[in-house]
Amino acid sequence: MAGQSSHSLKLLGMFASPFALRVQLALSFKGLRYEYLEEKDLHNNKGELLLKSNPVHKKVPVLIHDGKPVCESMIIVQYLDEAFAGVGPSLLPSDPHGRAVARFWAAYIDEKLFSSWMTVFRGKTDEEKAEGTRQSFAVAATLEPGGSPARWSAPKGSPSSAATASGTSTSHLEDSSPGCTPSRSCMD
Ligand SMILES: N[C@@H](CCC(=O)N[C@@H](CS)C(=O)NCC(=O)O)C(=O)O
Repeated sequence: MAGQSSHSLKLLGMFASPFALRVQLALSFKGLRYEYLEEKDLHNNKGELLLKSNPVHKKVPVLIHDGKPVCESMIIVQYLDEAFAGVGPSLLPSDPHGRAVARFWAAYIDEKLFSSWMTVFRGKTDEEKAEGTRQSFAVAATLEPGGSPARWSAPKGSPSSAATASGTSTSHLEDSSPGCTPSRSCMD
C-alpha cells in the first residue's frame, strides 16, 4: 500500500485508556492521519459504533479502516504495520526474533504492569495501594536495562522499542499521567 491518501482511518478511544494510547502512538509514529472518536461514557453508555465494531469485547480501542473494524491494541499495531507497510517507519522489527521480543514485552506489560498499576488507584486501603506501587516499580524495573537478569534484549532499530510496542514507557509511568483512574477504570 503506497500511501494513505485514499484511505479512511477512524480510532475509537477513551482519553484515559493506555490501550488506545498505544494505538495513537503507533499512528503518530507512522505519520498516519486519522479521525479520533472519543467514547464519552465507556462504562455506562457505550456508543453504537463501538458496540457494532467490537461486539465481542465492547472495548476501546477499535481502529476502523475503510469501514472495516480492527480490535485489540496490539493486533491494531501489527495491522497498521502490514496495511501501511510503505508509510512511515516500521513499528515492529523486521526479523522474526525481534518481533517475538517486542510482542513478549507488550504482553508482559499488559499482564503485569497494568494490573499492579490499577491497584495503586483502586486499592481499598493505603497498604493495598502501597503494595500496588511497590509491584508497579518492580515490574517497571524489569523493563529497565539491568533491571532483571532474565530480561530479554530490547528490540532495536525502529521506533518499535518495547515502549512503542507496549504503548507505554517508564517516562509515561513516572509523569503521573492520568492513565486509568478509579472513576475511569480500564480494568473493570
Ligand atoms: N486487550 C485490550 C484491552 C482494551 C481495554 O481494556 N479497554 C478498556 C479501556 S482501557 C475498555 O474499553 N473497557 C470497557 C469495558 O470494559 O467495558 C486491548 O489491548 O485493546
